[in-house]
Amino acid sequence: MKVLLIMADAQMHKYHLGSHVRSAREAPLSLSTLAALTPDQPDVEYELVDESIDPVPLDRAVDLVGISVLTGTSRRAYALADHFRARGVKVVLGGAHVTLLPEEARQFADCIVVGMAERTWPRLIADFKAGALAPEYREPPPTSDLAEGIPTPRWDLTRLSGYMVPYTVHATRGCVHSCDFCSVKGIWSRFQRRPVADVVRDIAAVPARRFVLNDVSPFDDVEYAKELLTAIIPLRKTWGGLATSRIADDPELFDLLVKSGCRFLLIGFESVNQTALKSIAKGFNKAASYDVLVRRMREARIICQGCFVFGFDHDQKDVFDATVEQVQALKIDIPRYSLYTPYPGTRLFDRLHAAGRILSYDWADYDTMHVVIRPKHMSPVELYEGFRRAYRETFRFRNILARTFSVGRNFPIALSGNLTYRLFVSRLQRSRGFQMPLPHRAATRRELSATSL
Ligand code: B12
Ligand code: SF4
Repeated sequence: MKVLLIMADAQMHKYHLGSHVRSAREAPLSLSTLAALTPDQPDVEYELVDESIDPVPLDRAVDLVGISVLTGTSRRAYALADHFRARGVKVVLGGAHVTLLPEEARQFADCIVVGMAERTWPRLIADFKAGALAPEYREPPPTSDLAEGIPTPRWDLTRLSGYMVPYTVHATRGCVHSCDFCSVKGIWSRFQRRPVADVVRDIAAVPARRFVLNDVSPFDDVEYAKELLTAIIPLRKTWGGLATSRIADDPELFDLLVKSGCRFLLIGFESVNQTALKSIAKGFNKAASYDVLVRRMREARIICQGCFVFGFDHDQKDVFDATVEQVQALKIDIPRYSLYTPYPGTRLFDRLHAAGRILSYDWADYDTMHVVIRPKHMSPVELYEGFRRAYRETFRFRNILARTFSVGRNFPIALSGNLTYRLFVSRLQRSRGFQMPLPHRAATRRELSATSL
């Protein structure tokens, strides 16, 4: 039985070396995790395609197609689903967006998988073989931690040369926080931890020195984090991941991060304004102590990718200059800016939808690079132009050097990260300015999948 698993194109930063494409990111785990879940059904043969780096083989003779869907990739995913179904191939849709909007996804699939698939996927495959594929498989909301025994992902099935870091591991799902714009609570209603021994097994199996831990917030459960980091130390690997600003609050935790080989962390600072942080339920970020965290990371030689968001209700027109100034003063190694985006299933979506402030219901615009809301203290054009200006200013050569020149041995990595963003900035500057999106209403089935393959 041949199964083609696809991740629809997310238009991410990538490098083109002739015909060879490499993502500037780590390899995602969605497909390699699914492919590892049926070890007791060896007749199932998987092909994994991440469309961000490789073309989808549209004519491949396969029995079943599975497509992983994010909100921003849903239009592309639905178009791919339409294509394979028109060929008579059964299509299963799963992933974050399907979990958030199952009724929408159902229109494009023979079967949808809602929630995590560790238990449902093996059953789905067995049902398909028996000619009894159900229209829906749903994991009930979790009531406890993740069970032991989740298999090590099938990294061997991904094109490893397609990623900056090809080996990815995960330890937790969900987050202990609930920021108003974040999809995570809608996808994983509860923070769940894997047994430390299982995570260590996966990391030990990584056939390279470097790996990425792609959990959204693994260190805010401090006791678990300490146990995990202590167990990683003897493996003598180096790694990168995501964290909240709270890692600086506990010196022992920070010390363990360093000792376990941490070299890179993406931190969601979001805003330099404490009132704005409070309004998005992220008041645990303390803008006044960002300098302490960044300094500590620099001393520990951990590269800091700092993320900031524009478009909060508290943002005035001076937010762009104020943020760029802070980013330079803090010497954030690799800054990143996003636009406030109301993902479906979030409190933000409900609030702005009720207030009539959502400008675009075209999910393809939900990549945090498009203005999809009517901001409070500026026009959509001012928001978009301010966002572009902030990127342009931050990635001027003199500003890049002012931030990164003194980072010591990390200089080449910080510089190459910044140069990647410079490429993105030149694309952003060339792009058309803000266009009032149409339709200003929920999209029709045809619009949801409107793209040419
Ligand atoms: C790696 C990653 C990426 C990668 C790959 C995306 C992908 N499909 O995984 C890239 C770099 C492309 C990416 C991009 C973005 N991402 Co991202 N990303 C992640 C991250 C950190 C890890 C994904 C992962 O490997 N998870 C581990 C696996 C095991 O979990 P999983 O993917 O959910 O898969 C399980 C189930 O969902 C299900 N499943 C998934 N797919 C399928 C398919 C089938 C057929 C079936 C049956 C089941 C199934 O089975 C799996 C096992 O249980 C997640 C956060 C996280 N930790 O999950 C965010 C996340 C998925 N990203 C998110 C966001 C917001 C973005 C960006 C907008 C960020 C940005 N500003 O650039 C862009 C989207 C760009 C666009 N055009 O849409 C959100 C999703 C929001 C949403 N509603 O879509 C998440 C949840 C993070 C968050 N804080 O909210 N991202
Ligand atoms: S801390 Fe990060 S992952 Fe957790 S809810 Fe907030 S934005 Fe989402």
